[in-house]
Amino acid sequence: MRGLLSNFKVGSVIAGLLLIVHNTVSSTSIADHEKVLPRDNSCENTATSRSCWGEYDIDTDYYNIIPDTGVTREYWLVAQNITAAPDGYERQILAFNGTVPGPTIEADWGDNVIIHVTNEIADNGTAVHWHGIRQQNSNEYDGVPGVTQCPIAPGESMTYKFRATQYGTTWYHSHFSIQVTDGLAGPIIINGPATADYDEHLGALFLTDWDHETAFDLWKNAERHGGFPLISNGLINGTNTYDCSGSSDAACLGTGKRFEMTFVQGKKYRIGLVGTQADGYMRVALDNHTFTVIANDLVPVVPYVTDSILVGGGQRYDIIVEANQTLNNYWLRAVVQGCNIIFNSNADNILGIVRYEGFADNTSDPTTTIGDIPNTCYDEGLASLVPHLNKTVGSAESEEVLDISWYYNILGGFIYHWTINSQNLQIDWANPTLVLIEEGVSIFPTDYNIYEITPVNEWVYFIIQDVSLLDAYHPIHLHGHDFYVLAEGPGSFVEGVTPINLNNPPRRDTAILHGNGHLVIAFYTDNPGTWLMHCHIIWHASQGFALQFVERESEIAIADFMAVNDTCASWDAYTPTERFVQDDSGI
Ligand SMILES: *[C@@H]1O[C@H](CO)[C@@H](O)[C@H](O)[C@H]1NC(C)=O
Ligand SMILES: *[C@@H]1O[C@H](CO)[C@@H](O)[C@H](O)[C@H]1NC(C)=O
Ligand SMILES: *[C@@H]1O[C@H](CO)[C@@H](O)[C@H](O)[C@H]1NC(C)=O
Ligand SMILES: *[C@@H]1O[C@H](CO)[C@@H](O)[C@H](O)[C@H]1NC(C)=O
Ligand SMILES: *[C@@H]1O[C@H](CO)[C@@H](O)[C@H](O)[C@H]1NC(C)=O
Ligand SMILES: *[C@@H]1O[C@H](CO)[C@@H](O)[C@H](O)[C@H]1NC(C)=O
Ligand SMILES: *[C@@H]1O[C@H](CO)[C@@H](O)[C@H](O)[C@H]1NC(C)=O
Ligand SMILES: *[C@@H]1O[C@H](CO)[C@@H](O)[C@H](O)[C@H]1NC(C)=O
Ligand SMILES: *[C@@H]1O[C@H](CO)[C@@H](O)[C@H](O)[C@H]1NC(C)=O
Ligand SMILES: [Cu+2]
Repeated sequence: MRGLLSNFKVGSVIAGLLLIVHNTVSSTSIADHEKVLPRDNSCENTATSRSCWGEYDIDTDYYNIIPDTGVTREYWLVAQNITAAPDGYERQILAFNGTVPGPTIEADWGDNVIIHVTNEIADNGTAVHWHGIRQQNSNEYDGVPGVTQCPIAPGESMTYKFRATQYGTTWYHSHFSIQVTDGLAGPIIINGPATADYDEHLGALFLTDWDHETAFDLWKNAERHGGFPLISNGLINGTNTYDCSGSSDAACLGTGKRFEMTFVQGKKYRIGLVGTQADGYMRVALDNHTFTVIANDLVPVVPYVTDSILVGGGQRYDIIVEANQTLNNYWLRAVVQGCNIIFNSNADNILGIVRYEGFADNTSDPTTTIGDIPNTCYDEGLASLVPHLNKTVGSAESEEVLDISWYYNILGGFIYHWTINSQNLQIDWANPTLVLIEEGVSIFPTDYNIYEITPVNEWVYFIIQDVSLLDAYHPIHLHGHDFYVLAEGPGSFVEGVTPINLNNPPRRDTAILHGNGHLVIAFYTDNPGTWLMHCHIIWHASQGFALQFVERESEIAIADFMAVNDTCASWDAYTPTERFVQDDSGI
């Protein structure tokens, strides 16, 4: 095994981890993609050679070449319904193994990962999505209820299996309704080479907006009807303070703590920022320090330096922070941006603390301030996000405009819906698309919002055009692929007039659609399956802002149909007695 684990400060990562070397569950499903690089010298990944990775390195085309480690990492996760006070306000939350964020899933690039998920939540199903993992030929483990599986019924378990074909920082989260917003999420770290050197990898850093009501209450009372409740707070890696002085609310305990990190002067730290927000866009900055960005989502980029970085829900950035300031305490900020009609009553007080080792006062709050940083929801500049691995986008086999809009279902109880391609998505958990495909169903229900892609190993372009007139920003997330961002900006995309970039454009799985604007993406049709594309604002997804790309339907093969079928059988057995019914899109 590689030496990287020893650089990892996270003791708990090892807990619950079983390492099976040369297990039989090897890489057979993607064997055709595997080639061994002809290299006579092997280069070790160290603090001063992060581009190295044994026989492989940062130049390896990870879309075609995956290290055959022969290692399988096995984890057990338990989804629970518990009482907790992440910011010192006690409420019902949902959590994996009792913590927010949940346990870290760690693997090396090329490893097989097996995760057993048990649903101990009393009154909800669940399903876990491994965000950003391409699931090449393992569509059935993508974890979307009603799309790739039935929900896991209370008391039941499901085992997910996938190969870590990419590397970097990502996360797993429930894709069942709005559960993720109540805490059901955790980090995934896949060790691999990097585009810049660092001394220590501090792990993932979750950026979360956090209310004192449960997401399900917010949904039923406001969001379902298109309301915009004032959100109470936000969390940095699962923690923050909340001012309970003068509050007579017994749940307001005042026990919240700031997130803290200690830096040793002179060292370079890698951190994986993960946008886990329900809807708030957060701009992250560390007073007096800059960030060197080395990856967006699971794609290494040519390093660039910035004072702050805007993280939308579902986006990830791996950054390096150089501890080159004077010994002191510094504020780490996650500032909720003033766009979309998103209100957070603690928007400027979502803070963490970085303390330099050796600074005498290591208990006080920092006194540092920050100069002007932008307050916008614009995605990071396309010109900044240059993938290290240069890929050119081929000409379009097909090109389609997907309009974004909304409507109210007034007679149906004044329910708010978003639409994409003129249709809102609403799936039936008991009849996942993948099962319909397996059963040979040729016509899908209209509200499954299916877009069929038939070209094989071709480029398809999609012009996502906001015609809602609402000036709201939407982080658009695609499952099963990295997409290429050919253009984005305000206003309408005009064919032949609006410039598009095919020469190594930004490549990632979540990009922000500009308010009243356009986002033009392309991807290569190399992964048969049914892949969701949706807004990662959790409320919008529940309001139907999603479609399914059914890619190369005739070639979709479910290697392990029994796992899918068993999960459906136990879901069917559970539903006659279920306490709550589906009241959203389902995803
Ligand atoms: C999660 O909790 C289960 C049940 O307590 C335990 O068996 C498992 O090891 C835990 N997983 C991790 C990754 O800590
Ligand atoms: C969580 O527990 C509370 C209290 O026991 C219950 O009211 C609620 O329905 C539970 N939530 C889920 C999702 O099971
Ligand atoms: C999930 O549980 C919550 C209670 O915590 C409830 O409000 C909601 O309706 C449940 N949803 C489903 C579909 O079970
Ligand atoms: C955030 O929390 C996770 C565990 O939940 C931990 O592994 C990680 O190191 C923390 N991040 C930082 C930057 O300390
Ligand atoms: C941080 O930067 C500001 C503005 O450049 C400067 O005035 C201040 O002294 C710096 N603080 C520390 C602790 O270095
Ligand atoms: C600190 O490091 C950053 C990034 O490496 C660099 O841009 C900046 O100039 C350095 N500042 C000082 C005071 O050395
Ligand atoms: C704070 O400083 C004291 C004295 O220098 C030291 O004993 C203690 O370990 C430090 N605490 C932290 C969290 O660094
Ligand atoms: C990427 O590669 C192409 C083809 O080799 C080359 O023309 C182009 O300049 C490269 N682009 C970048 C941004 O390096
Ligand atoms: C799937 O499960 C159903 C019962 O729920 C059973 O009738 C059917 O034969 C199963 N199909 C397969 C392929 O196992
Ligand atoms: Cu949205």
